[in-house]
Amino acid sequence: PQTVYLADYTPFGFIPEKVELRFILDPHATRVLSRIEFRPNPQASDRRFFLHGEGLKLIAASIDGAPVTPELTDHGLCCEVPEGPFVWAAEVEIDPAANTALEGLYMSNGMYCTQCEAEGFRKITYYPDRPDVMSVFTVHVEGPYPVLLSNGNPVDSAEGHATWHDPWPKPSYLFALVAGDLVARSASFTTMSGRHVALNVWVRPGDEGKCDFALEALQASMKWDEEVYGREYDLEVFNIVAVDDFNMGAMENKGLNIFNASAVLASPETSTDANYERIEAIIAHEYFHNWTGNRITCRDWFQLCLKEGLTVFRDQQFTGDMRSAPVARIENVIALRGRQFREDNGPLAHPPRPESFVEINNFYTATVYEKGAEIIGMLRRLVGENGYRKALDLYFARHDGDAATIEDWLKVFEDATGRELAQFKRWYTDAGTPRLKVTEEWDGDAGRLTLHLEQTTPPTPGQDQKPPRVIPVDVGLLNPNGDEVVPTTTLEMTEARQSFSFDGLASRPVASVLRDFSAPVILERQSDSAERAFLLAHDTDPFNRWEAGRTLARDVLLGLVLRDEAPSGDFIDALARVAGDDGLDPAFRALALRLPGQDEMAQALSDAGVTPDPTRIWEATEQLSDTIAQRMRPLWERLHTEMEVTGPYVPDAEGAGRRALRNTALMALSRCDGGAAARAQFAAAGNMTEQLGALSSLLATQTAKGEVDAFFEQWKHDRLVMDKWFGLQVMQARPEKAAEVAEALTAHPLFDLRNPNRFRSVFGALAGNAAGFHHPSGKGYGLMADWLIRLDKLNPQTTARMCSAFETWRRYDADRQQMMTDALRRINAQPGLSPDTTEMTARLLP
Ligand code: DPP
Ligand code: ZN
Repeated sequence: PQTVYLADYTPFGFIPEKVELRFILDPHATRVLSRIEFRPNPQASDRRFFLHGEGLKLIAASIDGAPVTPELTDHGLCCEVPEGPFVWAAEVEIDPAANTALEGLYMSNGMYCTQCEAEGFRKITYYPDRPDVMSVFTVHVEGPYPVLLSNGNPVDSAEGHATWHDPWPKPSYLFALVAGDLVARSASFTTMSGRHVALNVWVRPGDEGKCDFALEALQASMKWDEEVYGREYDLEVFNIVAVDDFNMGAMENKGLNIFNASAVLASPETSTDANYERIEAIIAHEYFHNWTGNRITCRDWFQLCLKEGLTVFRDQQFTGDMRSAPVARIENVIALRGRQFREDNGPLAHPPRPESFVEINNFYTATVYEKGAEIIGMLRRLVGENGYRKALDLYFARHDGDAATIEDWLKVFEDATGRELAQFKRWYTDAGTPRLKVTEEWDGDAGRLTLHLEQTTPPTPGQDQKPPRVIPVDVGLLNPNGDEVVPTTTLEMTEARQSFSFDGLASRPVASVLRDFSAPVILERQSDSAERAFLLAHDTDPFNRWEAGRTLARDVLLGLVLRDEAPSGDFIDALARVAGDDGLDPAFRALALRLPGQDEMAQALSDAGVTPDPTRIWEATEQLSDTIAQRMRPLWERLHTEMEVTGPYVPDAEGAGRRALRNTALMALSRCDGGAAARAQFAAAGNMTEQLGALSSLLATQTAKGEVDAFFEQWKHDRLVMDKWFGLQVMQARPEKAAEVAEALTAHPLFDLRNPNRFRSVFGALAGNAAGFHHPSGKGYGLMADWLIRLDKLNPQTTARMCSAFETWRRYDADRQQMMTDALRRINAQPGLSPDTTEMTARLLP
């Protein structure tokens, strides 16, 4: 495998003016004929004509009609070409039915589909498969299938044949083709300039009833992008296709988005509120890519966060507008800390814009996506809402049709706002999560509060020195009676150490620091539990209000783990007050009741210089959950009754919040009543949120009787529900049983190694069951390694990504370190291991 460097970028020597493709579909022998009009690229000096191609059988090639015999390698071909413009034509044969990697053209349950990002197009035909090479595509699809789709607008179609034309120049990674026996649910959208767009969601027959929510989410996204960003859709049709076998969530191919079925199909009976929220966000995300990703794409894959960070930021804004902004923010921060902070703290840490890679698929990470979005949030905070809007308008005006870079992106902000961003750029080029230490100084005579801030970022692989970054720190001050004396102000930290004062204060206020999580940093601040309880009760910033409760809970758990210290009555009281406050959004209350995750606790211990013991963390979490459950039982009973939503299921934020709080209450109640309430809820459940909530409570408290089997019998025909059934059993298994449960499920007739969703349902859940995965027997590690080795032979991309289960090995004791690195070495030593997994295991190992 070869390492690619950002510094080595050079443009391709030729420009494809027009691309014409003809597909003659056959499961094992699809023919792809290409005809490409090239001309020399005046911006380029290298005139070597190299086309990427992998796993292709070349049937014929010609230049200007004359047959040629190119020089073939494993990665592509080279050919002598004329000095001026010329026409390249080639015919290749590929085998979609044998493609289990799910990259390029493959088959899923009898249908053909494609995944070309990042470098899958080279598995379809010979082409300069790089994002800065853009062209206009016409595609003819032939085959005995009722539905034949590609990008752009339909030009003509007859039985067994269809032609599509995409007028917008695009890179090959946005190419898509779908064929098969599909049915559509359709709707339409009228754009701001009055153009009609046909919207279709294509699914397998039988799934038609699960498309409406996706269609509504698509319409809402189209409208929102017009209103908030002034972006209009630019084709006559927008197609979405649901596919069962898919490595990622979804893909933004121009005019033909291809989705993992789990990110489109929804019905109240089969989908939870969380599923609905995720579907809405992913539909929006892929739609928003039409401008941030497609119309303006990336010059090279090092710039991936240019499109992903911005598009995640946009979908998060959208979710905040559609649902509750504070709740969405809290959920995003939980996810960021759980995945990105963890990544940034381990051997896989990398800058949002990396400088080198072996396999770009390994960089579709939380750092590129979620931290990439946080960086944009900081930029917006620094330049203000108007500055942000001006900069974005300039970005779209200046770069439409371009393959752009992070430098281009920052330049529009500099030009639109007059702000200098050289130091800010470090967020893109430097890895690692800054630690922000805050201390307070109160001068009563002067009525002045001074905040002393200090930032440090620990070294990450390949980056020892971390110069200070620009950190926007949002601060507000509260009076002891809870009134806000100083509303939220953004302090701009640019140095390693800096102090900021607030004057004219009558009495010592309570500072609320890093409001709305204004920067992706770890806040280190000494404060006592009385102050935290005060902020939990009074902070006017909802994020920090939640954060105060979270920090309290973390301290209580740490006290339990380290000193076997019983939780204080104050903590339980504070929690009870929030949980029982009917003036607060139920969704917020449910979040405030969620204890910090066990992996988060392991990291907190490790940060404090203590080697975490996952078993002990699990015991402490159980103990605290039991205490909270028992001491507040009447409250759980009340909430479980009062939060019930009657009438037809509506997947809106309000109902979802009530159901979330109700399920939280049920989980606690199940710790007291032997599962009686959960069994009743399971039996009476009118939707999947209630049914799964009940099953989850029963499994977690080991009070399930026949419900696991009953659920299976009820839903065994539904793949997506079965994924939940597989996952939940592993997630809720006791630590000593988790590996055993997972292993037994791999022997289940419905376990399918070829289906990424099913594989993840078992092994993603095993990795997420911290005490189970890290059980001292080492069975979790061994089982994970065995199955990653098997999966690598079929699907390198998903295998490589799931190696991150091992990324925290440095945190643990010598025995666990040994077992985890042994597992990684065993994977790494497999003959014929994919470059993807080779790179990941090598980066993970010392
Ligand atoms: N570009 C895709 C997405 O993030 C990756 N599958 O939407
Ligand atoms: Zn994306």
